[in-house]
Amino acid sequence: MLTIEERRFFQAQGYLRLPGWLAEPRVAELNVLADDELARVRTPSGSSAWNLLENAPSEPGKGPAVYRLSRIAARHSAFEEVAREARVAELMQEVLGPDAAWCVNRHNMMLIKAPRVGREVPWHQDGVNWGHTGMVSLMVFLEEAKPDNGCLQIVPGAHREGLFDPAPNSGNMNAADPVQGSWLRQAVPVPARPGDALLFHACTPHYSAANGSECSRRNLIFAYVRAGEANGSRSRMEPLECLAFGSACATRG
Ligand SMILES: O=C(O)CCC(=O)C(=O)O
Repeated sequence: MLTIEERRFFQAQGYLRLPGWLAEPRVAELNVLADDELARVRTPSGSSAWNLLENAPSEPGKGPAVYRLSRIAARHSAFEEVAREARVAELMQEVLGPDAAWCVNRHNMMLIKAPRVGREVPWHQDGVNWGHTGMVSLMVFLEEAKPDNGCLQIVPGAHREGLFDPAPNSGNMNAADPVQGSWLRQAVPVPARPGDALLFHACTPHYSAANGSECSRRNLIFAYVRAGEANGSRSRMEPLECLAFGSACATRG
């Protein structure tokens, strides 16, 4: 599925854009489901520890905007399908190897940067909190992401350095460190159209600015690992929970 050039690009740069990963009707269907879920979680009975809210509403008179819906795949089979359809299995087997598996309890979320209030995500490497350097993520864009609504920024090639020491008392990168600072100055924005996807390595530094614009930015994010390395996580988070591609559905919860 990937060309040799794409595979080499991913290995060298730590990320790969996959334009038009989802067709427009599928994106539209997922956005309708996302709208329903966002409306549901804003009702008193919809609140859950898996929903993270912003401090402010995106529109006057409304409740706080929703920032993150965790365990998104368990909320509708169409989201789970995005995480583990056959094309994803093939892609992950190409970049991770034949025992690539979906990791149900890392990322597995929809992130929403609501107009005017969507928060900043500081510079970090996912592998720091996950205690793992071999995982990769697939981000699938449901709305346009551009510099003024907080598109992702990444540092090409920095994943080859492995994990940097995070800033004191934080899981984020330490811009005051001269080596990390010099890498961060090489950051590039990664704008995306609805339906595009982005593959990125757990050691790839990434960041996204607050959304000061009038345009919402939504994406789904899932994480993958070699099943044989799933026990290699040295995280304080719960152990990695993996599902082989093609196995029965994830537990609904
Ligand atoms: O979607 C974003 O803006 C950033 C998400 C992210 O960095 C993460 O979940 O690790």
